[in-house]
Amino acid sequence: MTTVPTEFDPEIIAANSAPDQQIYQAQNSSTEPMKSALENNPEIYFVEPKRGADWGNWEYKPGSYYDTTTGAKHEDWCHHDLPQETKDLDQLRHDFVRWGYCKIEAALSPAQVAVVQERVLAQAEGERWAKIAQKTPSGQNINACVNKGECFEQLIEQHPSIMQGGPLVEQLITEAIGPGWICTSLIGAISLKGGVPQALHQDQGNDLDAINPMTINLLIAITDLHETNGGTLIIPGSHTILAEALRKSEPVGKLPPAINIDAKAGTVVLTDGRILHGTGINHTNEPRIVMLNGMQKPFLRQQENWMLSVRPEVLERASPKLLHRMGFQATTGTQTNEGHGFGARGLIGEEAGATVAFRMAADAGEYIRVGELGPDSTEADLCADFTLREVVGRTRAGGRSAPTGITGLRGPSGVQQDADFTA
Ligand SMILES: O=C(O)CCC(=O)C(=O)O
Ligand SMILES: [Fe+2]
Repeated sequence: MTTVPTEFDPEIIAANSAPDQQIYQAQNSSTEPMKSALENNPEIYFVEPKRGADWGNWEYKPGSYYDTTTGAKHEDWCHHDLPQETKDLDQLRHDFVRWGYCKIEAALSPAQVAVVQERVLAQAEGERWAKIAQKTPSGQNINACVNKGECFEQLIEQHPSIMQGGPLVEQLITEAIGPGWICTSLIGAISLKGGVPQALHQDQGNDLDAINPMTINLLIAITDLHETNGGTLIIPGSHTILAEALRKSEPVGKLPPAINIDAKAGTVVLTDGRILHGTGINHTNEPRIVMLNGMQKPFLRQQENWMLSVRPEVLERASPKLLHRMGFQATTGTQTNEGHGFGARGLIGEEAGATVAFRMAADAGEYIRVGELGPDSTEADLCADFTLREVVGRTRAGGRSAPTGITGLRGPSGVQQDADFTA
């Protein structure tokens, strides 16, 4: 009888793997740059989301990161040459590199804005009627927009039929993250009165010390953005401040204050994935709409497309560990399925991020995806047996609600979104 060498015994391996014995331990366990950014800037903190009857009932702390205004009105920023809306390519290049964002003026014409705005608002209402609205601490998100209207299909292509400035936008993205880039998601982010400000976060979750961004995000203004309706909070220049601190292995020190991005509807704000930002506070009664349209370098993917290629019988018998290893456990920034997985941590067997049920439903020919909905949808359309409803229902029945907010951990995205639906 052969015996397994003792070196392979898990207990002996553990006994020989104290933190100081491990390779790259400092790098793999680091929660920088957010750890020191939060420690040294206490005005940046996580505002607890409020739900139900408590909606809107949160403590506004003067002097906090969200207690701010636009760059032009901010005493610390008004004398700096912060990005202005422009169509000038060289100016946009300069703004993006210097400040970590640039504002492409009138990238959508007023008529194009109207098409997207109407669709987002109708969809939001339809999803509320269908009781599958995806609430966020700031308002409501429309996930997997590609399934919810042709204008969104075109938006993902920066097609001139919906984005007149598409060719210029594509040029800038290609310069920022190199050719071959792919889209990571298209989400409609609606900020509503009463919502809390989103925690400042970096959308990029990897290689944060790199000279150049690995991901970018297009924030497409579908309503005007300003300091009173939740214009995105942003710390100009923070993309390089944080990256340089990491490169020098130094803590992030005192950061400049955040401002609210102001932009006319139709502006595309191109943001470096490393910049600190988050949804602002909407003090108005009108919904504030920003389409979040992220792009990433194409190599940040699995080699084999297990989502499609694994045989159903292999999936049936797959252990939680195998499912996780193949990518069937979503996190906020990775592999969410119609929005399911926001707030999940990517743990083995974690219900809040488990996506295999969608694939199994598809194999059975029973996957009902949420499509175009609106106030004019039929009762049958609103009450359809959406697979999403069933999967989220099961997660909630398990009593596990997804965590939200900043942890100081390197997460792929800071989107805070409840895993459950409005009742
Ligand atoms: O809603 C916004 O203004 C920004 C949202 C955002 O940054 C995010 O969800 O990652
Ligand atoms: Fe973000």
